[in-house]
Amino acid sequence: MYVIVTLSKLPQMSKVLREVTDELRRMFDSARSIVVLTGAGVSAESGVPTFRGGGGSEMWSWRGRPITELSSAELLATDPALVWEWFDYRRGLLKELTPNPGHFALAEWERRFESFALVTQNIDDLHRVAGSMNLFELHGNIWRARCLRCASTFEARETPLESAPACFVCGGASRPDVVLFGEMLPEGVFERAEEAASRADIFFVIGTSAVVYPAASLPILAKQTGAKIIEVNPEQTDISFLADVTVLGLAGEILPQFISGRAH
Ligand code: BV8
Ligand code: ZN
Repeated sequence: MYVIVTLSKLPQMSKVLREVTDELRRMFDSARSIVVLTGAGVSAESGVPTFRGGGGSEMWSWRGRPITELSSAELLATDPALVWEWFDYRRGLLKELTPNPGHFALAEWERRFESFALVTQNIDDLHRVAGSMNLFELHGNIWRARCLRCASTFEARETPLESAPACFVCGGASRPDVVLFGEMLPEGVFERAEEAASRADIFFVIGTSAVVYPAASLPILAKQTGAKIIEVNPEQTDISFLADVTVLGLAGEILPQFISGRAH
């Protein structure tokens, strides 16, 4: 039995760089529409722990339980107080942390392109603090709560929490306004992110192991609709085979290199 593999079916060999070359900067400068997907890696230099180490192994565990159990719809159904404790523990880690040069570079990119969208899997709010405006939070935001009775969402920044924040509208019990494993993404956010990805000239994949779906399907869609895929990560990931260019490095060091005094 012969397997016929036509050249076009072979994954395009991605160019692996260690810094932003003039050629790559020219590609960046000539783009009209840029979409960026970020993951936990873009916040690593701010001190936010990532979820998975090399090869996707689970890094996070708390009280001996893995994140996929702690951040799950099942645990919310059986022990909502523990889910709040788990998220409030992370809020405690996050509250002093600030954006790093990678976050600020992305906010600057947005100011320089006629069409720019930042799609993040992160719930740490650091992109917004750094000034990013056209931001799609696929997995919610750790500083927001959502009422279990009337579904109102509201800011809840106090940490440590004595108890779950009460809804400011109806006084009902609340949950973190975060997408847990096994839950649908917020209505419309993913569809708008897909729409932006399908129009991108360049789709950046920055600081994500690309193992969580449906977020990880966005670069695949972007590639299918003609975007150049540029990955920025200190290591190869599940999506590297798709990348036209992989820049092996830290977001805080690589992203500022793209800005070369490009006219506003
Ligand atoms: C859904 C909020 C539909 C909570 C998160 C089996 C196969 C495939 C899929 C599934 C499956 N079983 C279940 C699923 C679906 C599941 C999923 O994808 N699971 C994975 C684990 C296999 N997805 C879902 O459940 C989603 N919903 O599918 O709904 C549905 C629903 C109901 C019924 C039918 C269908 C919901 C997913 C959202 C879950 N919530 N976060 C919380 O934070 O606790 S996901 C969580 O993982 C975070 O948001 C995180 O962002 C995300 C992805 O991780 P990464 O961001 O990539 O982080 P990671 O640590 O993995 O990687 C960091 C990378 O950075 C590394 O590559 C590292 O090298 C790099 N790095 C490190 N330092 C730097 C750096 N890069 C640059 N610079 C640096 N300095
Ligand atoms: Zn309410």
